[in-house]
Amino acid sequence: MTYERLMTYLDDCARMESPLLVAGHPAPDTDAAVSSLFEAWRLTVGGTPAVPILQGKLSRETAWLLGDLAFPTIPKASGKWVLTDHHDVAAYDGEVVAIVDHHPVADGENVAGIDVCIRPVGAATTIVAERVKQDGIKLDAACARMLLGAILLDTEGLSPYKAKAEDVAMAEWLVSLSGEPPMPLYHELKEQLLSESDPTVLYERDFRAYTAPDGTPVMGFAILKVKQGNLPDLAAVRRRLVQDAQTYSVAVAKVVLYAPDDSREEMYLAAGSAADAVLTEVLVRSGPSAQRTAPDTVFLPADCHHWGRKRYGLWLMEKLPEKG
Ligand SMILES: [Mn+2]
Repeated sequence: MTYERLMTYLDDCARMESPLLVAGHPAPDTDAAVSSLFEAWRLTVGGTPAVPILQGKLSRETAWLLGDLAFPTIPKASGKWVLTDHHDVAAYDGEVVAIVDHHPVADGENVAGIDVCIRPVGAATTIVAERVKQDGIKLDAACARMLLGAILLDTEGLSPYKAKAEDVAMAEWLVSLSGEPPMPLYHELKEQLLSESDPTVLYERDFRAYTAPDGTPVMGFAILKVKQGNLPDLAAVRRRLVQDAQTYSVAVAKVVLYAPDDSREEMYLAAGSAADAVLTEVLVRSGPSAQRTAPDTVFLPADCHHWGRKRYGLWLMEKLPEKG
């Protein structure tokens, strides 16, 4: 796989006859975009025509990583799907035939009859890159760098909290092929990511919907990562929360403010009937220096406990009411 061949492949996509459609999730982060791109290409190289489908806009850092590459525009995206970095099977018209993901299957999700590869690694791209390696496909430096960048972003620079042994091993292999020292690449990607200031882009970039087992919406939870001093327009964020609270019992936005030394402050904003329950949970979990700075806002200075969304999901989903 070379960068030039990738360009040619992407040009050819529009002319393929009934290819498999390989899609990352609708708020495409780098892992979603790169995993779908390389899985589609890998399938095609292996004799199964497939095209990558980008749902949504390329994020700033992903666009930076991919350079001149453009995802193909496929006019009517229906047919057989392969899902990477998510497995929201019910959201697709047509048949989902395969899943490559690192998010666990939740109770009540039905993936029967689908070729499922879900493993608890730090990035879906790690699984795709392993498949490329197993297929004996050679990667040039530019392609290895794209895969490496996606793994670095999804594991927060191979952080021990996010990266598994498989991610670390794959990153080492990709570093050897790309000649790219991983930490400078990660910091440049992070710099690109934190430079975004559009509140809508920030809100939608890392949004997760939590539902009851029967699919009833319970909580919408966005994480907005920015540089300290680069606070997004909070009025716009609040408007969006109020809008989402029409769908969910509570809509939550966590704004993470990164300092140059990588320490961080956080703000939790919430709207909806269960907003108070969420903000109280955040106050209790974060330690004594957490403060309620407005009726809808909790501020966490750098010395607080900063729990991830996954933990809050586990804690909150047991107590929050469904949207009724
Ligand atoms: Mn991912």
